[in-house]
Amino acid sequence: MHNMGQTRSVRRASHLLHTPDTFIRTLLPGSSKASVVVHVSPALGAGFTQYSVEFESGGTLGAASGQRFLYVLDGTVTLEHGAETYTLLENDYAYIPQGSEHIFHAPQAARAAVIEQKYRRVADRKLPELLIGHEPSVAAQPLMGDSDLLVRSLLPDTEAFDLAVNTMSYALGAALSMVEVHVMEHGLLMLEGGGIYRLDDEWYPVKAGDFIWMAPYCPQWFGAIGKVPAKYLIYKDWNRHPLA
Ligand code: UGY
Ligand code: MN
Repeated sequence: MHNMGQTRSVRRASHLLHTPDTFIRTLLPGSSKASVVVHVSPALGAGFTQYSVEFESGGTLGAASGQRFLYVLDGTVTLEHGAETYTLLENDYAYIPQGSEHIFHAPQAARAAVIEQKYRRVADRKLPELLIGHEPSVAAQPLMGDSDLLVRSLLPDTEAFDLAVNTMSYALGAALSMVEVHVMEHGLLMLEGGGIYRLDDEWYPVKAGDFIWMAPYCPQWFGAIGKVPAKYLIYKDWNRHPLA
């Protein structure tokens, strides 16, 4: 059934709203039985890439191009890294440093969000190491003192890491307290609920399953609407000098 050319997806110079009705699946080299929806990449002017991967039973995800962060959305994914095998369940995540050989397998159908970014090293500083985590176990911090808006920082906020990946949970009716305008880019995947996202000079209804890219300095604001709380996974480049 066609939809008469209508969609909520929008592409602007400062942002992209990518809704599931417009997703096109592709394959990545070295992967098998794994369909990928590339939401954003340098092709759009971004400094990172983010994609969703849908594994079939027995699927694998091949090599990364840069450091990699993988968050399990549904099912079970195993990570082989050196001599170790890690089993990742829903809401588990893994950070793999750039150049660190590894492979992801899915014993059954599974879905994951993946972020890759070239690492910007700071001379003489410690390099980041493999990290495995479970999102619900990460301590939640109220954003600017608002206990209705909780942030979980999934990666350590240290100079070794040049990216941040957080979840943000909005209670019913909660909203960002200000319109943000900042140098960092964002890749955002709506995990639960929905609301209104202001991007640049436009206001968009968004819901679970949608992806948003915000370019540097894209004015941004979100207010949760609906009967269930809203939650998103959000990436930003972080901890580096703007000229680095
Ligand atoms: O971390 C952030 O910049 C976050 N508060 N931005 C956002 O939610 N759009
Ligand atoms: Mn922001």
